[in-house]
Amino acid sequence: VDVPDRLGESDAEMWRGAAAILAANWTGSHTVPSRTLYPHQWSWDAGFISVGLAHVAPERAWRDLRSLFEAQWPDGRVPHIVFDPGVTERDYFPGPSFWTGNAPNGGPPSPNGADTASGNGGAATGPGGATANGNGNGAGTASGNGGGAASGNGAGPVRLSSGIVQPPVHAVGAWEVYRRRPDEAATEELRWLYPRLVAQQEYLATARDVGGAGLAAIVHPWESGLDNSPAWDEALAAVPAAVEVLRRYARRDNQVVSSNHRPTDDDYARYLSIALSYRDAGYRDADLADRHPFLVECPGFNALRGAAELALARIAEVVGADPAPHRERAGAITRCLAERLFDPTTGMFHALDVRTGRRNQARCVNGLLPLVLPELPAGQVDSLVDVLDSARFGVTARMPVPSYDRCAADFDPYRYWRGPVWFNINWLLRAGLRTHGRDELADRLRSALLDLVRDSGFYEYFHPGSGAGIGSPAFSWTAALTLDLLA
Ligand code: 9WN
Repeated sequence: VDVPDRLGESDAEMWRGAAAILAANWTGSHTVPSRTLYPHQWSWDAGFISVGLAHVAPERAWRDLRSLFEAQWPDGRVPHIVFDPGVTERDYFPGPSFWTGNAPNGGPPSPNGADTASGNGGAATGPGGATANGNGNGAGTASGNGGGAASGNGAGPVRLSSGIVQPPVHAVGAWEVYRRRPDEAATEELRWLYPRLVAQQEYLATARDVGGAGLAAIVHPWESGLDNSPAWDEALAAVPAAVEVLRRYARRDNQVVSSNHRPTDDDYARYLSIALSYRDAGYRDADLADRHPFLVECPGFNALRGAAELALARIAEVVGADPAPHRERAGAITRCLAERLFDPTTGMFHALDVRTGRRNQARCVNGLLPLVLPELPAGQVDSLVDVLDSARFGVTARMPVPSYDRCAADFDPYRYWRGPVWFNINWLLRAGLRTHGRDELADRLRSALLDLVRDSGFYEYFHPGSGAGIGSPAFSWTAALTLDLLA
């Protein structure tokens, strides 16, 4: 690995450590988030990982993004997981048989582990086998059950996937990779990606505008990337828990890390019932408002849609397309967010439940992410910065921003998105602070992030008091974004 000359010994060591993790998590076609917990390709992870690979292996960054977009559905959606056919069902739950509904009787995969994506699980069998169902919504599969495979714009191999999405951070990633090495090969990659990134945005702007106000609704907490955030508690409480379904499967995550550090079984039973509702309706988005149990407008997800449009404007200039519509769309998303999800009493943004029209009152870190939008009204920027620098979320000498309000009664320093510090979110917040010229706070955040990794390692998340690492110890986006902070 080439280590930048100007790094001191401790930073150089971190650089090498981060690069080694990305190399170890590389499969030959994509990077897994973690060898132990997440053995497939994840959508928004791929975006963050590309930002880091840009510094050490740009050709891998492009390949990673290609692998993901080869699994894009004909309707434009980019699945949140692209399954690796070489990994067995037992290595991650819920795996391909759950998403495609092809396990025997809709139940768990066979105990002998034969149900791999390429095996007898009823999954797509090869190119041409999996086609869209003809009505353009991309929900069809080889066996016509509305499961999660699609043929990726007719190009590339068929990849099995889930049918839900994650925040669209890929245009930002692609732009970062390009601007670090803007050669002819990189321009070619952008030419390939651009129409696909545009289709991804189109899907979110149309099929997912369930509330009709210009914001995309997520149909599952997993789509936010902040799975068990308190932001979803109210909406989730109204969803029936599929206790029986959960019982028939074995959760894998709890066997790898302590169950106190993960979502609860009750959360999982509701996650499954929402996913089944979507799956059994063929992953269609028509009439979601009439039938789907979970529909929420997330401020983080929508802020990242806006950031994606701004990255697309830059990419458009390189590939000879018109950047203006992208800038306009970013402006429109910003205005919708500012009008619909900002709460002046808390001074931050909150998720809105489309089914009830209610804004959730919990102060969660996704409510700070609109800071990444350059056209956010100045008053809202000031207010977000105040919250970010307050006792609730404050970047202390050593600690970056937690995932949830430290002062909340149910703040939980161990449980996943209900308290711990996450690297990707902090990287985005730092970018947002810089966008608005808050360089001093941005620098403090950068130092706190680097100190955390220096002391604790490249963990998936961190205890917001002690800084101890939690979850997977060799986590790709933590490594990737460390490289970017050091560069
Ligand atoms: C479900 C892979 C993903 C991240 C998410 C994180 C976690 C999955 C899980 O891991 O979610 O998608 O099994 O818990 O919450 O943000 O993309 O790293």
